[in-house]
Amino acid sequence: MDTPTSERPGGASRLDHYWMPFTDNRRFRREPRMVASAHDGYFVTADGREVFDGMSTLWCTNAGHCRPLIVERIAKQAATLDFASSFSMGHPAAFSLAERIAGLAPDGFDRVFFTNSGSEAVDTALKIAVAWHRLRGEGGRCRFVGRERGYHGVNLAGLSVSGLPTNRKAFATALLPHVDHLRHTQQLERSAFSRGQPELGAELADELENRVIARNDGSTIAAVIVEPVSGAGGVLIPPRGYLKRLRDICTRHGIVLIFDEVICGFGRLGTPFAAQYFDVEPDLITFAKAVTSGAAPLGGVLVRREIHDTFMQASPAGIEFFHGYTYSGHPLACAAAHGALDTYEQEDLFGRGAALAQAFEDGLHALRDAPDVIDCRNLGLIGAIEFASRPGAPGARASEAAARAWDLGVFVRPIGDALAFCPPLTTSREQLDRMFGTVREALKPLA
Ligand code: PXG
Repeated sequence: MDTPTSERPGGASRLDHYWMPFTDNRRFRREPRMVASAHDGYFVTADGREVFDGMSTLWCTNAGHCRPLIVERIAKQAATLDFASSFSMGHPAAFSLAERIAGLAPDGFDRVFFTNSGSEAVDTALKIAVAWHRLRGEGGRCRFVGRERGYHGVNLAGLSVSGLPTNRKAFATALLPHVDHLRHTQQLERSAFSRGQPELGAELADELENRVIARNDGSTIAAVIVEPVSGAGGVLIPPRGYLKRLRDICTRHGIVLIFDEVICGFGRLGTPFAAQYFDVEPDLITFAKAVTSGAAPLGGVLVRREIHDTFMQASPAGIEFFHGYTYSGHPLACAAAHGALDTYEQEDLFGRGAALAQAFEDGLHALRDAPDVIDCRNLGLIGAIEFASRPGAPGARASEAAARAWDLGVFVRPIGDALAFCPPLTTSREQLDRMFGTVREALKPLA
């Protein structure tokens, strides 16, 4: 097997050329972690070990890896029509996929704009909101509202509404003006070890009206964007009633509400979208990741019919929305998504995920007596445990635990002092028990 090593005879380093994203590159070159292949719920490392993918890789592979229907669809599409752009021409897989995704979405969300990633989906949604207001004669709506600890990708608009200081810091001078952030919803002192949604905290949503709108006037705000369950910020579960309150406030002030469902979409909570799980309807829904079960890059925005119709009716003749990506609706990505949706459907994976949620909750909360654990939180098949920070070394406990879990055969993701879990919807009870058992083992040597 062609296993790259950090050093080659002659001194040339084969790991030097690839500048890896969101990675400690210098450390990786010293201690490379190479994955050679994957199947179902497992990675196979370059040295032949199977590692259970307890994070669906990066919140993506809801159907597991290398699933046959997805592989077949991609191969067939590649041999039939590898690429056709969606700029003033089309190909059937994009139209049929849009129809299928609309069929899974809440009623009324029946228009789909495709992108290649979640970051692009977020920027697209923000642009749809601004352009829509302008078409309706409300071009003064220039503000966006995000939330602390929110993650909405890395492009400049999405980053501006994101609330992760480490991601923003280096680019603070280049971010959009006119952006406000709501407080995040984690309240460890009131809600630690909540099973499912915390009972307390719906009133945190009122800050949108009492502070942000009071200060700027609702008529200046184009959109509010939140993750229904925030993922990369450490898995924060919304308090009961919180999202509904946000919805009501946005409605009162004519503000577009965007649910960023890049992680929640496609079954993570047991329903196709979180909007259905929480029974709260936003105006736009962004998706990516699990739409293809991670097998090809694809994202998009689900748009309410009325919003889309305004573009068709109120725009002058010609292109209605000056926006799109060369690879929007790429045939191979659409084929991968069809294969993923076939797999979800044929194996009833959203239902299986929902059925596994209680065992996931029980397994996760059983870790509460492990050393230094100060919270366990979960919803559907997403969850996290959080450690007290080691004095002087925030984040160290989670990253050490994750490294040890990897060595013991389970991939989970450290996020600050939290350890995140997001297993594939195909996970069996036995695999779930093994995942938590291995993590328990990994927590033992923590200082
Ligand atoms: N929105 C949400 C809610 C996301 O989780 C994006 C947008 C951006 O998607 P792309 O496809 O552009 O990466 C994401 C991505 C982490 C981590 O540390 C999470 C993501 C990306 C990278 C790291 O958990 N989520």
